[in-house]
Amino acid sequence: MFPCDFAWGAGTAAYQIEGGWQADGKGPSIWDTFCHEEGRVFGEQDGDVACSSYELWDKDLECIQQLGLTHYRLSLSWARLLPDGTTRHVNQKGVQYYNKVIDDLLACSVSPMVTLYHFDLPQALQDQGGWKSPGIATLFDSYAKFCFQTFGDRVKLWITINEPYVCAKLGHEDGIHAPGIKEPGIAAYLVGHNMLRGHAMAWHSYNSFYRAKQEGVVSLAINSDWLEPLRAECTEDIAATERYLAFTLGWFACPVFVTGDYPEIMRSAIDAQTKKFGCTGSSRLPSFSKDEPAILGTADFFALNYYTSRKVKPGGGCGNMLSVKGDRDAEDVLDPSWPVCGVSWLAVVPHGLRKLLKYIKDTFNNPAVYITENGFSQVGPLQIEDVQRAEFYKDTILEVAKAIQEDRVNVRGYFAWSLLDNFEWADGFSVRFGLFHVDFSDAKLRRTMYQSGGEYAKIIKKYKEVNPEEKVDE
Ligand code: GBH
Repeated sequence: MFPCDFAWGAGTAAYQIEGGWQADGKGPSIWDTFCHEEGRVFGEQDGDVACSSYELWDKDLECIQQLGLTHYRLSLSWARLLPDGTTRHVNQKGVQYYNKVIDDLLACSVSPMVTLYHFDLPQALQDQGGWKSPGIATLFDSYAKFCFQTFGDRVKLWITINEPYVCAKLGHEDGIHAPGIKEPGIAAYLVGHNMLRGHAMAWHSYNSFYRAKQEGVVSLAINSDWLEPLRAECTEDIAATERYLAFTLGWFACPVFVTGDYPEIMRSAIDAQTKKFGCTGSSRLPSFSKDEPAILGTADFFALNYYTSRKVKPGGGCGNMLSVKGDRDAEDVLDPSWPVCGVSWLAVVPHGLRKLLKYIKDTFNNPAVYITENGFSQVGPLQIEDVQRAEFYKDTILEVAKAIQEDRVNVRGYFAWSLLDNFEWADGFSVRFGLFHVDFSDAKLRRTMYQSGGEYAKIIKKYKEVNPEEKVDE
């Protein structure tokens, strides 16, 4: 039921695991800055050390092998490679580190999937305006070209930007992620726009200068919940659900996969709100320039991060202020029948993934899909015998199988989030997504496989045996 070359993976991100925040010439990133400010992160924690994967990569590789993964998704720290964010100065120690990671993976027959940007902008670029400034797109493109040039002989699966929605909304509207900016109703649209521009430039660079020789594929990872109207027959709830989808999945997927522009209903909702508030001037949602590389068609596959599901009804704006939530005029609620375990936002709804996959097939022209993140956390007291999480992986992967077999969705791979317990952004180390437990009180940061890790290893082994990859003589 899973194709023989199906990617069985797990993922991590540089800031969440590497530590070594000042090691060997690395420049600071916005997450270094953010965590070192008071009151930003749970328990004043930070990623200065995290899982120390910069030192302990060998241990991570052992974990990867114990799981029997065919693929490993990691992200590169922009500021480790280019300390001031520009190619004027390359940190060779950073290049060496990632070269070793990539070479070691390949030596173990594990294919790397590499994310260029997972939330950690070099602070030097933030100081020049960060993602709000239009110039960031070309700087990102230069960084991307540097990475294609340096690692692309061995890396064939690229993600430019992870979850532009989260960077835009949590980082620049809510201010709960770095850089901690709270400019509701304005900054998120600007940031999302520049991320799309940067992504598109990088895709065109790959397409023009590297694809022929390197033969890889490039996409951006889009996060979305599965959404359903609260009352299935209620037209207001149905319309609110459509708006909600347009303001999350559609915001980034519609320009790239369907029209080259934002969803109609997103722009009209934003402009109607602007008018209602008596504001004039140009739209808060920027427009794509015809003089720049086109956005449409800049993804070779669909990269989906799915965690949970929601029911939707109208509402959610806060009366006297423009905001993304107000523009969206759609509020999410939990279905009481969905168990919430671990972190508060994560209702466990494996069948939501199947529905979302079908929706993506139908809406975005049947693309090849990689599920680039999916997982379920626990909060203390931690259990190594995490029975519920083991069940979760079993149930979820069954839903993926149904999506492939019954709905004919072209799913090419599944990446569990995450290989290790790690620095869970604003939640610090209090929320654990790992397939391996990490003992953060132990100087050696010992990794121990959870039962859920064992379950995932069993699943991978089973499907590899039913459907062994044919060996091709080269
Ligand atoms: C992913 O984002 C990240 O890519 C990954 O780095 C992270 O470790 C993983 O999730 C687990 O969280 O406003 O507090 O109600 C997932 C998408 C979007 C999920 C924002 C949580 C709202 C949290 N996230 N969402 S809150």
